[in-house]
Amino acid sequence: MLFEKLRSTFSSLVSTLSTRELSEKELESILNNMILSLLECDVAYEVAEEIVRNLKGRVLGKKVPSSEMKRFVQESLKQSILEVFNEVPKVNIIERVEYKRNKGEPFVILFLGINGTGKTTTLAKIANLLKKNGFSLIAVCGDTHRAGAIEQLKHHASKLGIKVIEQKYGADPAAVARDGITYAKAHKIDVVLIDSAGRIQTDRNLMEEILKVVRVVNPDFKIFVGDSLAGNDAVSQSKEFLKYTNFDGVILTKTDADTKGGSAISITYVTKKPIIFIGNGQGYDDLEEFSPEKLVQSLFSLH
Ligand SMILES: Nc1nc2c(ncn2[C@@H]2O[C@H](COP(=O)(O)OP(=O)(O)O)[C@@H](O)[C@H]2O)c(=O)[nH]1
Ligand SMILES: [Mg+2]
Repeated sequence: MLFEKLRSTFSSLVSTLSTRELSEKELESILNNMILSLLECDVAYEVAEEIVRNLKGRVLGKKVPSSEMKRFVQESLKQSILEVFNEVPKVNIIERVEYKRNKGEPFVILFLGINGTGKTTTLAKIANLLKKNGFSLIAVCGDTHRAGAIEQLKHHASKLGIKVIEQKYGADPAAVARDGITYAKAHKIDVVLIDSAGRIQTDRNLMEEILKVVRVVNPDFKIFVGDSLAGNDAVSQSKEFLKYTNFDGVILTKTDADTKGGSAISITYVTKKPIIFIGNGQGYDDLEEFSPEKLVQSLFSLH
């Protein structure tokens, strides 16, 4: 079941904390165990510590009638988690695109991340969404490395009825991206979606390559595409990509298969960038606006 692990961690914590009045020492030990359980759910260490510290501050020394205790602990925990998301500004991508269209300029979105996280699929999902909102678009094949990448993007684009700007394999992605923007300006296209090759965050050459794309085209919005199943590794990826590219937002994919549920909290905490959408399937419509409230709600809903 979705987020089963994190959900059962929270549920057992709420029961333990609400059975009787606890001394500070007892509370301390329960909360320390809580950190371990959170780690198992892909919540990064620094984040788990922060949530637990926040929770402790909320429950310690509070005189709450025992009948109210369970609800109180649950609410405190919810608030501790929501606080992670509240520190981050919300972004409405449709409004941003509209703003740029009103100025007569194309809105340029660059998709980044490591291999196989869902960048190309997510680009297609965003194309689908923007098209439904009445925007004209083109896609740029900035993955000139992986065999089949150009064909894959063209396959999606032809299904969605979108033009693709491409060069040959081995071409400089920054040059292809520049072609895309020139085309969009000449043809009054509203949005340019730039796909990019997957790159391991520790590969300096490839990180320099994406930095070059960023410098050359100066995208309006850079999206880090992270795989929720990658757990804590997605957290280190996001940190490293942020350092290089200072991306603007995150899309977390494959949440339909995520049983742990901690990635969204961790990535938000370490990057302080908003998760704009989550991917929850392989179809073009399997893209959902991310809502912290909804996430927290689902983490505390009954089985
Ligand atoms: N279940 C599921 N699969 C996804 C999702 N997003 C992408 N995928 C799949 O992940 C695989 C890799 O996607 P792709 O877009 O090629 O990744 P890229 O290498 O980052 O461009 C494909 O099989 C996609 O269908 C998602 O939200 N849910
Ligand atoms: Mg790809």
